[in-house]
Amino acid sequence: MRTRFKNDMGYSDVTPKSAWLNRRDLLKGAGGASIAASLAGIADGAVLEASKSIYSTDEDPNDLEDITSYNNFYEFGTGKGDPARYAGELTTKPWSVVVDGMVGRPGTYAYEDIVSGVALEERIYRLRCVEAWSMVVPWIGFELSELLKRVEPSPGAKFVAFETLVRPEEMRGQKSSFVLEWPYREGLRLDEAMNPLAILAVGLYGEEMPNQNGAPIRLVVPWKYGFKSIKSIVRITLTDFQPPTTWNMQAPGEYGFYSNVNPNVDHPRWSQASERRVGSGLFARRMETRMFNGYEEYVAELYGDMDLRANY
Ligand SMILES: Nc1nc2c(c(=O)[nH]1)N[C@H]1C(S)=C(S)[C@@H](COP(=O)(O)O)O[C@H]1N2
Ligand SMILES: [Mo]
Repeated sequence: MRTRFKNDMGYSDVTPKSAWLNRRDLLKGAGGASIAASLAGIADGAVLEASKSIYSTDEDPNDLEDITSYNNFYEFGTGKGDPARYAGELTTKPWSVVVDGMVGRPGTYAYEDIVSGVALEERIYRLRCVEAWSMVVPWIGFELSELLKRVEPSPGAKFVAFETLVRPEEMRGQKSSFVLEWPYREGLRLDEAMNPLAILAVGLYGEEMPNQNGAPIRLVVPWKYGFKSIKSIVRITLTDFQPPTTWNMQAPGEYGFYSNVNPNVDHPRWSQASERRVGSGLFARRMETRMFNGYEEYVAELYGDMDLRANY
């Protein structure tokens, strides 16, 4: 099956897949065999057309293999390789998202209705996990604000809560409630959610989202630690209170609701001053972590008088 999403931009604005493939070729320094092998692991090969964005970093993206083989997705197990091994068991078609709470247009929205009519963009973002590793991922997605505007938040709405699917038959990590309480939950303040950097991603490297990365639709908030970027979303709820969030509930002293990337505030058990950029061989390196993961100019204003030295 092929899915094609059109938008207003001309074809020349689209990053051709061949360019990605060439780049991968260069990065690998090898022939096409490894590329074909990696691509075989991705969804069903549906191509997404997307325009470029001023918000993309010009840093080199991690290769597809890193992005799809080193994951956190506890619904499939706690090992970094578990999502790649087991996420294929998840059925992502059909898919729908319930939008409820303080909105003028609540409802159950089919995935196809959510993505039809939105402007898909390629957003090459840094992803900084709270565990002190990082990657650069060429997401395909659209601004969360587009969806929120369509469902018409009520005047009193102040927060947006997100939930991941619960389906233990297909998400083997959910057969145990020992690790986390399901569903995985996350949340943002409404003004954070409306920031243009916050996207709902439906793909990466120009194709549909691989299951292990949160198919078919996941949040990406690049200025926050990775656990805020909740995968495989089935519910979005507008509230007037700060919603409970999974890692914050699990260990409130270690993971805050805000969890903005901050090199000056260490995790109780490790430093957050630097990070390991995931990558094979020559490209593996340690680098300094930046305030708001390097997105300070776009998001600092959201936190006006908040004390950023506290473990938010
Ligand atoms: N539903 C769900 N979403 C999740 C997680 C998870 O375990 N379950 N892990 C989070 C963490 S800790 C990180 S670092 C990112 C990893 O995203 P990636 O695997 O696409 O790199 O997903 C986040 N979203
Ligand atoms: Mo993470």
